[in-house]
This record gives sequence, structure tokens and C-alpha cells, in this order.
Amino acid sequence: MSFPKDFFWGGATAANQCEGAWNTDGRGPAKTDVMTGGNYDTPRYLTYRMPDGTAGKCPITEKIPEGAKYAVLEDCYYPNHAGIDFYHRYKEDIALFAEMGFRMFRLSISWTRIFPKGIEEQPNQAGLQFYHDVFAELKKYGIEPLVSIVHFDTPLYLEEELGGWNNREIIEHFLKYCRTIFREYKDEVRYWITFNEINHILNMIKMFGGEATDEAYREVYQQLHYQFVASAGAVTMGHKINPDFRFGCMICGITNYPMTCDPQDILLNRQRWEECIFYCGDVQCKGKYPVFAKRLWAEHHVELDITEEDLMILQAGRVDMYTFSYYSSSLVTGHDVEMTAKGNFSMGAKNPYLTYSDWGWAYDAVGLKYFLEVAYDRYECPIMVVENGLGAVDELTEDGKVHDSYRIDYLRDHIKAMGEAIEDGVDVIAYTTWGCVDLVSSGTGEMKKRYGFIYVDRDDEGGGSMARYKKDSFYWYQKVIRTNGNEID
Ligand code: BGP
Repeated sequence: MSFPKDFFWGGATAANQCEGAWNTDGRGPAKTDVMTGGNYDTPRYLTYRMPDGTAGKCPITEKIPEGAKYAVLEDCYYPNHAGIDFYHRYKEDIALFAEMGFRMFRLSISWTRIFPKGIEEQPNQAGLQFYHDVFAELKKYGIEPLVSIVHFDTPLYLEEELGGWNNREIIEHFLKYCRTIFREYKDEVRYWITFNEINHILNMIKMFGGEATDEAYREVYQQLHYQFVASAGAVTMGHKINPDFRFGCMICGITNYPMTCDPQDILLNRQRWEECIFYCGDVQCKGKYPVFAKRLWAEHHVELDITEEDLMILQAGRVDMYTFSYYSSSLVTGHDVEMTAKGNFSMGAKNPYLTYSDWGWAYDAVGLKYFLEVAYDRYECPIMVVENGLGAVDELTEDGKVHDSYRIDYLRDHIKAMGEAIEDGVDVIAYTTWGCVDLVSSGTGEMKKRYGFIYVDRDDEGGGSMARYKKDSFYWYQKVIRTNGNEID
């Protein structure tokens, strides 16, 4: 394998899933703070109160009832509130990342640590200081930060009072937040991601929307448009503040295959790529809506609030890198089949050529190579694989070990596939595995679904010491990085 000399090996996290300290030092609540824990069979719920004080909850894929206000309820468990306490343990965790040899660490800034409601004029100094401390710690070990600006944690106040991304006004609040962090960290951070998995709402409407209404589609496309404008505005602003800044989009990368050779399936598959993968990537990388956008909007009778000025902003604020997550692949068909496979915001029929994780996600390393080649062919810019990994149940032995050979196998296969794509000419510059230290699952809220090289003693009921243990994969990844991907067996 020949990985580039300065390849960024590392790991990735998100504030809401690891920091904890949800109401410490002036931090305000985000939607992830009103989400309960779930599991494979039970969804996570959003909790709320009606105007008469009655408490209620609804699955996170649905909306809370009209008039209800999000609320933290006493008899519910909220795993993100404590996360894995990265807020207080970041020094210990970063030292462990350094021991593995990390060259890059992807983290997100919690918007509500900086602007607790999102609307304040002045930022929260304690929040700003926390990230200065984290960046200083990374610098000590020569680890480059890669910072996501929003990772599923828009301030709850903006969601509730403004209607979140349904309202154009939110763009201003977002840009104020960006201006603040760009100026504050301009000498500490070079690599940025604007919105994590910006396309996930398109995948979600496909996955849970059933026969979603035209109005539901309009909402999704409008929210995305405001996010595109916000993202492009941030890119232009960031480049002015520091011309060395490099921005990436962040696409939830699912490799879709047609399930049969029925030409209708081939066409459907192509359209799935357009709708769920290329739609967002094209706007962010090429600075304009793709031709097929008109067809998609027409299919759902969608009319959007898009101004001439917006189109200029999109064109000016193109990202510098194509950045994506990859876990699994999915089958697309118009035929009647049993939809039993799950995935990262995807669902479909099982692929008989693949095996599946305990959470039903397809194990498909070839799919990563395929995705990389398609993306590079289309965008011809540097690529970062910023999430990849296997969510699995780990067992901590009495002598404090975790023998996670299944995780090593998964990562090895995916690194090999990425190496092959690089040999084919794809300009991959970074690989940050997801949840390099165990953290709260985004989809299910579980701790039991672990991705890390570092085991965290924490369970799904909030028990455990939070102590860290090195898994077998820790030593394996250390060797991979030390040999720059040459020794992966
Ligand atoms: C991506 C998210 C992450 C992460 C990951 C794994 O969609 O960007 O936040 O959690 O998927 O998903 P899960 O935690 O549901 O296993």
C-alpha cells in the first residue's frame, strides 16, 4: 500500500455524542439534549410538554405536536447529557490518540457552548476557552484538528422559536457563530466542515417518509437550500479571515447498487445517487444546482424560496474538499422485496453477497472504493473519509482488555479498499475513523454500539466509571499509522 507521505490518519467524534457537560459553563440546550436513549428495536424519543403541562414523547423521526415545547423530563434518560465526559477528560483522550500516532482529530464545536440560544450578540467566553484548551492540547502532540461547525446540534432555542432551518433568518445567526469561531481560532484550526452529513434529511425522508407528502419534501429541500447558502457564506467568509482555511462539505456516503438488472432498477439507482448523494455534493462543490434538481422539485411539486443573490453566494462559496462518511452500501429496486437491511440513514433489501453487522448495516469495503472513485471522478478535488467504522458490542475482560478482532477486520478491509482507490489515482488526504473513543450512538443513543479503539466504561443506563481501556484495535491502528498503512495485517 502506498499512502501519501503526509496522509492524515486519525479519528472522529462529535460534541453532542462525547462532550457531556450539557449544561455546564453556560452551555445552552440542543435538540440532542431532549433525545432519550433507544436501541435496535426501540427508537430514540424527543420529549416535550404541552401547554397544560402534560408530558409526552415522540420518535425522533417525527415532529412534536403543535404547541408543545421540548422539555427534559425527570423520568427519562438522556445519554448525551453526560456523553463520555470528554469535556473533563479531553486531556486523557487526546494523550491516547497521540499514543496511537494520530495526525488528525475530527471534533465538532458545540454551537450552544458559544451561543447558548443562538441569538446572543456576545459569545460565551467559557465555551470559547474550552476549545482553545482542546486545540492547545492537540497542538502539543502535533495533531491537526478538523472541526465540524454543526453536527446535528442546532440550538434548541433557534429550533423552537425560529423554526430552525425552515426559516431564512437562521442563516444570520449561523454566520455570526462562524465569524466568531473563525476569528477566534484562525491560528489554531485550518480544516473545517460546515454541516455534518448535510444530505441525511434526504436519506431520512426516503427511509422513514413512506409516501411522504409534497409539503414534507418542500420542507426538506427548503431547509437544505438555507443550509447551502449558510455553508457557502461561511466558506467565503472563512477564506477572507484566513486564506489558508480549507473547507469540506460532509456527505453521508452510501454506495447504492441496483438490486436487479431490470433497466428500471438501473435507472432508479442512478436517480437515488442523484437525489441522495449528488444533490448536496454538487451544490457545495460545484456552486450550483445540478440539472436534475428541477426534475426532483417537479416530482414533488416543490417551489422554493431561492433568490438571485443566493445563487451568487452558492457560486462564490464552493468548498475546497469533498468530505464524506462511509459505513455501508444499500440496494435499490422498484420490485417488491422484503426490506430488512438497515444502514446509516438507509434501508433496503439484503445483499446476498454481503454480511451484516448486529445493527443490520452492510459490511462492504468494495463499496468504499466504489464511492471514492465516483466522487473523485465527479469533483476532482482532495477527498477526506471522515467517518468509517463498525458499531459492535465489545466485552471488557476481567484484566481490562477488549479483543475486538471483528473491528480490526472491518477497518483493515476498508483501509485496503481506500489504498486501492489511491493507487487508482484518487486524491484521498485523510482518514478519520468514527468514534475513535467509544461514544453515544447518534441513531440509537446506545453506548453498547461501540466504534472505538478506546473502551469507555459506561452503560446504557448511565452506570459505569467512565474509565478508558485500550482495545486490541488500539495497538493495531498504532501500527497502521506508524507504518503509514504498510502493515495492516
Ligand atoms: C453518522 C453520524 C455520526 C455517527 C455515525 C454512526 O451518521 O455523523 O454522528 O453517530 O453516523 O451512527 P450511529 O451512531 O447511529 O451508529
